Order: sequence, then C-alpha cells, then structure tokens
Amino acid sequence: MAEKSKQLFERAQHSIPGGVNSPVRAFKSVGGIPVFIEKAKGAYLYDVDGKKYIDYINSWGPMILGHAYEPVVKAIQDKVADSTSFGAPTELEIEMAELIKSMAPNVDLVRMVSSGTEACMSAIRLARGYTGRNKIIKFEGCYHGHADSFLVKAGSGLATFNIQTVPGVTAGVAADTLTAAYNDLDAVQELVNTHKGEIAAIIIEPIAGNMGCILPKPGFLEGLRSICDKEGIVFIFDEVMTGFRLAAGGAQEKLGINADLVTYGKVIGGGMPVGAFGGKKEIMQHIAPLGNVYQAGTLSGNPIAMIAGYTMLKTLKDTPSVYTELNEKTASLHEGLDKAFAESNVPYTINRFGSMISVHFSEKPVTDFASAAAANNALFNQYFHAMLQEGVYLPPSAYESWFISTALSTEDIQHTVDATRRFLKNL
Ligand code: KE4
Repeated sequence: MAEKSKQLFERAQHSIPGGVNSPVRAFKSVGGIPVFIEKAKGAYLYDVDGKKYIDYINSWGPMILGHAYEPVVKAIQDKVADSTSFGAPTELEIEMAELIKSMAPNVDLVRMVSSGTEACMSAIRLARGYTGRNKIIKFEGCYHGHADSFLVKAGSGLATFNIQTVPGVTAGVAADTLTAAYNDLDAVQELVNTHKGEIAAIIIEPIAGNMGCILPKPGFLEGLRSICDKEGIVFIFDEVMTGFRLAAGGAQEKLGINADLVTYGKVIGGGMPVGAFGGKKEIMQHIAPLGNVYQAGTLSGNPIAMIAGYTMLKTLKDTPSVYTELNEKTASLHEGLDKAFAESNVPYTINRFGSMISVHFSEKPVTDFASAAAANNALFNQYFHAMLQEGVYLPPSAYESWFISTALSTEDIQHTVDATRRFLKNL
C-alpha cells in the first residue's frame, strides 16, 4: 500500500527537513507515511500510487471551486507567456486591488504580499507603527502564520506537535505577545487593564480554523470591537482562512463586525502564493512608501499570482450562489456525520460555520483550545487513517478545520458519511 509514497518520503528526507515543505503535511501527529500527490481535479486528489481521494483539505482552503478550476488554469496559461515577473507596477495589480475593495468591507487601501504569514506579520508591524505601542493580544490556538510574534500558544501545526515555545523566538519578542483563551472576553479586559496604553493590536481569527473550527460566542467579537474602540487598539481580523470563503466580504460581512485591518491568503490566490493586508486609509497610509512602516516583497503582486487570484475572486463575486452551494453541501455533510455518530456511542461534537467544519471526539462542546486539546485526539488519528483507507483525505490533525469545495458531490458526501459509519461500527 502506498509503495511509491513510501519510497518518495524516504528519499525526500535526505534533502528536505522532515521530507516536507510545511510541517502539517508530514502526518507526524496522525502517524504513518504522508501520501505524495500526483495531480488533482475537482473534488479529487490522485496520489503517486494511483489512489483517488475525496479532498477535504483543498490545499488548506484555496481550492474553494475544486482543483484545476478551468478559468484559473486558462488565465495562468495565457499570462505566463508574457514573463512570470517584472518587479515593476502593472495594471493588473490595480484591478486586483479594486476588486478586493469592491468585495471586502472597510478596505480603503490594500497591499499584496506572498503568503498569509506575510500579511499578518505586516499588519502587526503596521499596528505597532501606527499606535507607537509594542504589545499585541492573540488567542490561544489561533494561528497567524510563522512570524515570531505569533508563535506563542499558536494553533495549527504547533498545536498538532504540542510545541509550546518555539526555539529561536526570543524572550523579548514573546514578551510582547499577550494571550487569552478564545471566547474569554474577561481575560482580554484584564490584559488591557494591566497593560494600559501598551497594546497596539488584538488579532483574531473571527471564525477560528486552527484548533479545529471554533465559533465566537455571541458578544465575544462585539466585545473585542468595543474594547479596541475604547482603548485605541487596532482590531485585526485574520481572514486568511475565512476571507472570500464565508462570503464575498468574508467574516466582516457575514458577522457584521468591522475590523480596522484585515489579512487575506489562501482563496485570494486561487492556489498561487498570494496574501494581502488592507484597511482604513488612516492606518494603511503609514505603510512605505507613503509612510515609514517598511514592508516589501520581490514577488508581491506577481502577474501570474494576480491573474489566478483575480480570476478566482471575480468568479466568487459574480456568482454569489457559490456560497449558498458551499453552505448547503457543508450542512448536508454535517447532518450525515451527525446521524452516523449519533447511532454510535462514541462521544463527539461537530463545529461548523459556513463551509468550515470539524469533528471532535469530545462529549463537551469545543469552544476554545483547551477543550479542543481535551478531546480524544488519539481516536481522531485512528479516524483519519480509516478514512484515508476509504479514499477520504481529511486534514491530518484534530487541530485543523476541514475545507469544502463546490466540486464536492452528493455521492462524495454520502461516501464520507458511510465510511464514518463503518469506522464507528468497527471500534
Ligand atoms: P500561510 O503563511 O501559510 O499562507 O498563512 C498563514 C496563516 C495565517 N492565518 C491563518 C488563519 C491561517 O490558517 C494560516 C495558515 N493555515 C495553515 C493551515 N491551518 C496552513 C497550512 C500549513 O501551515 O501548511
């Protein structure tokens, strides 16, 4: 089984740390050998041994319209002949910025970068430069990329591998990152009282996706908004996962809450390396070359990445029914899984918002990192492998949201539910 993947994984480890270019791909927490992918189309991945999988990762979010979405593929093919990068301004970057502004609320100016990490890192630096303050508040289990300031009680791969403190992140940097539990507004108020006038920003995943999918309790985000208004703190929505996925206007639109700065990644690039940060002119105008908060990138606004992202976003903007379809498919998956679990005596809880969903083997509600960590994640790891055998590719960690694409069919959903039922029966 997976002979070629096994050989490739062994070979990869001689030249790539851990054999992968991003830790979450290594199956380290779920165990076993990562499958190496040959190609993908629509809702399906095909590994190097020819096995087909229903894909619930979708490149960790970008493949919202399914893999190898024709218009994006064609746009890239047409564009690439005119060179892959200029390092000089282009009209396409203006069109991309204008398109983002037409979709995202509260974005007067937007700067393109090449990853979600770069977007979040730049937004934090901007908030610090704008306020003249040093500290930030982030939430335990949220992941904002791998910039030093964020690697404190972070989610995603750090939670998966239980990395509490990251070697190389200095005590000085870590000291400027304050943390609170997700959904704990009192803890945030306490931090703000203790560090009066020192906090530049509160950064949050408005719907968290890096400790599984975790929803904000009613009033939580509204409470953070009012604390930021009162204290002159920059409120940053990290919408790298939720942006253009929950709605054309992301979580800001869906939840009706205004952020001061918003960061994007994943869907915005249609699978190409793109991130962005944007917000009110009053803040964004501090970014170089307008202001002195320096931020730069050789391949920022790269024409190939831009045409891929522009084609993706334009499709999402022009076809709002995509969001209804995504939500309906996710609801139907939720319903099917719920039925399968309810028939078993296995404790579980399913969290869902829009097309983000996660299954937790927990009898208690999962509302923050502690409750996600307290679930029976060893059982999740067993579930992961049982589903992989059944040709269902889930994120290889209980600390990840599943991602749905419009390419998912009713049959795919039914197979996922049936495979889950078989797993539970065989326990
Ligand atoms: P990137 O630098 O990986 O493009 O984006 C970082 C990031 C920022 N903010 C949020 C909310 C994110 O989810 C991410 C990246 N997400 C992970 C998956 N949970 C990327 C997968 C990986 O690390 O390989």
